[in-house]
Amino acid sequence: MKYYKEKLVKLPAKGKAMIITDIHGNLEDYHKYMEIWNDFKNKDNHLILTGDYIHGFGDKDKSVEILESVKWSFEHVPNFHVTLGNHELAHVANINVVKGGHNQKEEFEQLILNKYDENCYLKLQQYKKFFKKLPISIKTANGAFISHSGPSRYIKSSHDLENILNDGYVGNPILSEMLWSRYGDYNLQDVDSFLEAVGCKIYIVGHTPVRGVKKIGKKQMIVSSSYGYGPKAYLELDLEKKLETVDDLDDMVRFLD
Ligand SMILES: [Mn+2]
Repeated sequence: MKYYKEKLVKLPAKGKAMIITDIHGNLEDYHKYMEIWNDFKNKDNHLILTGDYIHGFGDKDKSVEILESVKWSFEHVPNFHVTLGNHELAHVANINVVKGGHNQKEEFEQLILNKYDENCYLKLQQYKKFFKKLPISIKTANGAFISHSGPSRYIKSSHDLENILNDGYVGNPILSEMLWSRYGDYNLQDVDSFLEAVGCKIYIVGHTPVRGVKKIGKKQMIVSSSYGYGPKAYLELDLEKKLETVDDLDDMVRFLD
């Protein structure tokens, strides 16, 4: 079984990486992405799921089914990478996440209870253990940095990212900023400083719902693969192409039918 000790994963300059963000319990979209991945995968190609695949709304919330599949693939499928999102962190750090009057942490626990009955406690423990295995971020040899959100203004080097869990999951301001910060919490200068500190050129995130993709200055791109406004986008990142600005990603953006 694969077990990530490292919290910063590094990908070599070979092949491509399919980057998918914020599924939020939408099983239909998840299946579509997995079909694309099944055609796309080979020994050099990667899949990166940047967190927040759980926590949807109402009857359409298939968080548990998606999580079971993500967990299985992470543990068994080569090159299937998953980073931690703030909605997964909520269960590890015992933080309530409330959206539109819904306590999504409690609703997820209810879904587990409905599905697994007396085994629900065991299942929740398994899921928390799985979330704790996940890396926080990924950097590619050609200079792309990928995480759920961020950057954190506290990060001064790659070393800081490798050791981001030294202060644990609870009350860790660096981890919080890497998983919660939106543009406005940080500015363009913070993005530049962060990228210089970690030796990367561009920064790819999800977390904030946008219309497909949105560029933040010249160095950051937000991608909404399912939970967003309008078109659902993902990236087919070329790991061998030279990257300088997010404009270099223009012809790597793909849309879900
Ligand atoms: Mn998020």
